[in-house]
Amino acid sequence: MDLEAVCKRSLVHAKPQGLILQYGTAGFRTDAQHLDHIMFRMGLLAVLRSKQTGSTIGVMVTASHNPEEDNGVKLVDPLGEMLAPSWEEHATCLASAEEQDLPRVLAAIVEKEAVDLLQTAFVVLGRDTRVTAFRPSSEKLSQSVIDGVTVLGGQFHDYGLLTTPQLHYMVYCRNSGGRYGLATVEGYCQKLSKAFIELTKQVSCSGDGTRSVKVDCANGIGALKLKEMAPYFSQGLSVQIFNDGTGGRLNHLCGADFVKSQQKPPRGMEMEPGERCCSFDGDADRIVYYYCDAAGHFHLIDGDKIATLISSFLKELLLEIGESLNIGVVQTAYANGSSTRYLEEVVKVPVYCTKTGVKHLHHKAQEFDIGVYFEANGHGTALFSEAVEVKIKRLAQELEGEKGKAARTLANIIDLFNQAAGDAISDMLVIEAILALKGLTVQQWDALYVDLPNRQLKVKVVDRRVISTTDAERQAVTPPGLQEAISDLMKKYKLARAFVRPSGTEDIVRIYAEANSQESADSLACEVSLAVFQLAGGIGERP
Ligand code: 16G
Ligand code: MG
Repeated sequence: MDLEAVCKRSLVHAKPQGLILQYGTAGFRTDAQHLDHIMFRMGLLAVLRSKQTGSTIGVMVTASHNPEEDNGVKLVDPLGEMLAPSWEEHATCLASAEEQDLPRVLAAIVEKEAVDLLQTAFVVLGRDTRVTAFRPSSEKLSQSVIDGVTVLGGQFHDYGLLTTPQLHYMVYCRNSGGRYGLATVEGYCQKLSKAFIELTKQVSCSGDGTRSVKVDCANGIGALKLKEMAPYFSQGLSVQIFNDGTGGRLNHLCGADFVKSQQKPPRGMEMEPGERCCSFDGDADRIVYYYCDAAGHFHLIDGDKIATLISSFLKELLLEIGESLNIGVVQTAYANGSSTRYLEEVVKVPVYCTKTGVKHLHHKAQEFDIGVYFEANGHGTALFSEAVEVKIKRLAQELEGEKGKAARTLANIIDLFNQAAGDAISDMLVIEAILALKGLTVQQWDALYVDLPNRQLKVKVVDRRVISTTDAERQAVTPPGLQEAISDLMKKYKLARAFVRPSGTEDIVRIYAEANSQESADSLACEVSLAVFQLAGGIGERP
């Protein structure tokens, strides 16, 4: 490790004195103009992680659903997963080190993680479409990552524009020795489209024979990549893209995060009653569906209902094949109470709750033969153990009749999921295939259960770290008295549930409440906010 060369190069990407940023739930994310040194240093860190694991590591430049002027970066581990927690800490240390401390911090990581510096390193990069007039864009920031990679002697491949889940997919493919697929955009498009066409080819369609869906791409990378892929599956599905980035700003009044949090359609979407519509977020790793009814009312179908559709379909297939595999559904505290009840009582699958953040759900889902995980905000996928995948693919060839058909359907569904990360394009194709196979309209899907009315609020406090939680964020441990106050307030309402947690991405405390009526959910959320304000040092306007 030529530390002298690293220090010299680092001066070109100098860290603003005193700037401390933390590797959060989804990497580093902030105003793009503060990120140049972070990018360079994440290039360095990716090389060390690659040397330590002897595998390809990914670096994605994106700030997902954040405003256009922000940017961000996250590292992708060998199996296409989020970076291991101990390395998140190294990322924070490295990003916070003043220039003169850089050699010491790098040497400490090498020693602590027993990095073999003689190993070769390989890093792959992807980036979203962020371009801003006077600030470093994703492209420029990617160059800074490459600078970090090469100064430590690492090799790299820059995929250029990719959705976040596509980059996760590439990393997984490269480290699976070809088992998972070809690590190219072409390979990705072909694998998913082939599975989708196989799944839908027996379904008789109305009209011109193809189904169609309207997609709001948040003016982001999803539009580009969906356009690129659409010809591959056009015989089974036609997509009409809105907010494709040619006329509006990234994530502005559109995208999955906007639609989910505002519970209204995105700007620019033309909705006819009963038509299926969906929204991706800015880097296409989240998806939510929606439609409007004949009276013009908007209906949101979020991650919980997507998980329900997917897990009940998988359960039915297993029954038909005659296999009793261990299937589990993973949610967070934000999952609507009705969805949890429906999954447990009607679908009869065990449901588990983890802390917010993809990595927690993903790891829990890996414990099952088949693990389906979704956050209510629309990030999720299904994971199949290697043994299950091999078994189902064998059964698909061996079995005949209805059992054989079900096994082949499941084998294609396995191929259609991006098992490295929640993927809006892949999830959309899975949903479209299931709806087609089951002959369900969007209204029928929505009618599986009725969401409990709910409300989310946020409160600003002096230091959000005074709030700590347990039981997958469902109970507050500190400050003293807060949980008692929340429990007392819940007793006032029917079917009530409420919790609070410090946000991992903003300097605020989040409040969630649900109850049997919107009025009750609203008052409960308001009263809990007030308790947080009073007991946790609220600042600004009283709720
Ligand atoms: C990040 C997480 C997402 C989580 C959200 C919570 C990843 C890739 N993304 O976007 O899973 O739901 O943060 O944000 O892990 P919050 O902590 O501000 O509520
Ligand atoms: Mg995202």
